[in-house]
Amino acid sequence: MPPGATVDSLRAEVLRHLSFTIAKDPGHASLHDWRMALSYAIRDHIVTPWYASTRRTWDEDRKRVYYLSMEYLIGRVLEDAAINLGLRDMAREVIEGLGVDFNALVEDEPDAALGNGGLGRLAACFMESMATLGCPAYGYGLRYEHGLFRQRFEGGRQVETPEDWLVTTNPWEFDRPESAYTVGFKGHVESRDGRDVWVPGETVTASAHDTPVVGWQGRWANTLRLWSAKPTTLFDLERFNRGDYAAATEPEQLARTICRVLYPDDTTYAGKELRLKQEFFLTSAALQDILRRYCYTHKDLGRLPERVAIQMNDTHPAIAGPELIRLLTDKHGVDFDAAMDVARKVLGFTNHTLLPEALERWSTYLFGNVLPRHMQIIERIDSWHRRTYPRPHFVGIVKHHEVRMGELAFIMSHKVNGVSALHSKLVKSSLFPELSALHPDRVVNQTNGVTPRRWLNLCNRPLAGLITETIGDGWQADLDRLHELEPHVEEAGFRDAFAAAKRANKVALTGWIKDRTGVVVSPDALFDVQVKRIHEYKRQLMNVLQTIAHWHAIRQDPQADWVPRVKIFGGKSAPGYFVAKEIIHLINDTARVINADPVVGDRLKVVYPANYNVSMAEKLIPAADLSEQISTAGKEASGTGNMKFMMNGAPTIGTLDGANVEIREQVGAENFFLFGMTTEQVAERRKDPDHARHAIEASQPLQDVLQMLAEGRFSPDHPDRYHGVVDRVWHHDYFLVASDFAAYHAAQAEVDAAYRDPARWWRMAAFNTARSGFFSSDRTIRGYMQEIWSTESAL
Ligand code: 26Q
Repeated sequence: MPPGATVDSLRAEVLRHLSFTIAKDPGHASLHDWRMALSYAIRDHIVTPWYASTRRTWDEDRKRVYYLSMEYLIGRVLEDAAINLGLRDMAREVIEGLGVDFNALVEDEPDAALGNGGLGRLAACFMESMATLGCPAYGYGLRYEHGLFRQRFEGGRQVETPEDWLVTTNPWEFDRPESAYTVGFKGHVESRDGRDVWVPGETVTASAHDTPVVGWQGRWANTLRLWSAKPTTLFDLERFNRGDYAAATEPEQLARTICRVLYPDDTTYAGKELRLKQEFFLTSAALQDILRRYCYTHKDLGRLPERVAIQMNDTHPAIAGPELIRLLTDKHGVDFDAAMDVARKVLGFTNHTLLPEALERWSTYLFGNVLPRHMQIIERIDSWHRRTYPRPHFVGIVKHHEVRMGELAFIMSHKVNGVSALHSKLVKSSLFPELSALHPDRVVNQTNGVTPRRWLNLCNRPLAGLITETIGDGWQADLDRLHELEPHVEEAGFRDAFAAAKRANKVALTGWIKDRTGVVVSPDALFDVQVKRIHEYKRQLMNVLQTIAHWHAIRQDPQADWVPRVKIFGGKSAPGYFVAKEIIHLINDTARVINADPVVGDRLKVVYPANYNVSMAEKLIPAADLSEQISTAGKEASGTGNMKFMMNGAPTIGTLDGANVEIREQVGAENFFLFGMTTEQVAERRKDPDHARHAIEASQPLQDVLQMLAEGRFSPDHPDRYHGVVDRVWHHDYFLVASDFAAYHAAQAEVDAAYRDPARWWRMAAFNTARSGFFSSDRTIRGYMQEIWSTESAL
């Protein structure tokens, strides 16, 4: 808590901001006005540690970490900032005392949804952990006018509408128009005095907006610097006077499009010019800013690696390699070999995917057109690398008229990391086998983590309270201390309290589900949750097929002793991903039929609230009994939702994929519902051209489900609606839904058996929380600091 902060002083600050910043009197203030007043009052308390941290970093000439990411999936800021400052309970008291509903005020804040899913949320967790650990750092990103689209369902189909988070004032950002850089595109390269110089054909100005990120207990704060694009020249008067009115506004149009919208696709890469411009815009502005800050106190750019570490969040900012070479050589006169040496010591690259369709490759034609100087530099890097490390079948950066961003990022970095143990092994052996052989120490692992401040302490107050009661305070910044819960797991009293905390969250969620979807669910049922982007490899289809099989089984024998279940789905599909959209439609159609079936009643309900986002995750995860992590082995790089469920005491039903492997190691095999093929078995299975048919023929429940789908049981108005789905399971089942179905169905029966025995269940649930310490992003960031960035905490 900030020194001297009291309920009275905070109330006075809120009222002062209401009068003098918002210019409203308490009698006429709206919920929005109160939210703004409280946000400014809380913000004032961040400024002091923020300023002190920045000052210290300069005074002590600390090495800084620069995190470059196209995505930051932050969610709401107010309550998170307040709880980290120790002001949340006081804020609630002040606000309620003023006659305003605190929960409604918190929910009035729009989510900052500047990301698609896991990669963007990881960047947000990392920013919070770097602040908590006192690691001097800047996050660089884009200030999208529209974040990830809003999702609605119309007749069960996904409909996208634009997201609008900046329509109301964002109280957390500070405009820094004095920090502005010119970013060029297109044009040509000229030779002047034997040196190549880029003459861009278009330019825009990058202008900074800073958001402070405050760590636990306000001991340190870092900056998230988001760039917006402004026209370099407001208006081309000469063209206008010639009557070329449209062309006269071209600079303005370009600037307006660059930061207009986040690309909503996270799995297939389309090769669009605007996306390349966005990536370069972020990267160039960030690097110019970094070099300017460095040169303010240092002369020798050769010593840049002593003071600067730059991390690339996937290949999206991989143009950082060539851009850094360009700035060092063309602008600062460093020679190429020296520039290569500096760049490779400074840069690190995190890979987040093995899916071939997600790997960025740009046609050399498009690339050379948008970034002609960078195309030259890339050719030079490529031949430098081929010369330095000669190999007959070497896979380089430029091949078949494409620039491969993965290879570029690999070659330009001193460390390349995967995001779970299994994934890192596969990055080495299957994604970059030749490069890894040439550079055997380059690929390392840094298993992902999540911040326990948001994902346990903030979103699950009942459980956080129980933990503090049991082991005392301080676990929030030292999550390994959760192991101290283990002896208590054997006490019936503790398990009852654990179950009571879960039940409180479930009761709250029940009301919310009723409001959002109209479906009435019982808090006595087992809440079975799968929330994540909709993708074939994540196999939501397998979940819905198993749901149908379960429904069918209940109908066969309604009086049997069924464990009541609520199947909860959440997630968005990329707008152009037809197969994923069909799965969404199927979940909704299935929910409609099952929820209206009087034979099953409370034994089974299916809910799919629209527009899953960070705020919805904060409600669903604390109320979950079971965590669905059922991707085809070898496809999910890590997963981070899996870690959030574990922390909140929900056992996993899952495959040996991504970080599930490490979750199972930590929690113990007896506290994890494992099923399905391993990565090796998946590869083996695919060799049988009839794998799906064989699996379907061996499983009566699966046959029945596919039969019902084919007959139109869930789409009576359009009986052939799911013929495509059925056909794909039979004939094009690349993700092996059919082959893993029976094992998944059996594992679900195991879950029921465990849930029927409360002592067994709550023991499992509590062990999940008690053994989740490893998955704190503090542990992850310490790993990056030691093994990649060579930085130390300033605290
Ligand atoms: C690329 C080019 C053009 C347009 C969009 C993209 C793009 C955008 C987002 C490509 C990929 C993404 C996001 C990927 C992602 O979220 N990956 C997830 O990263 C998590 C954090 O490491 C992992 O836990 C997940 O397993 C992984 O799927």
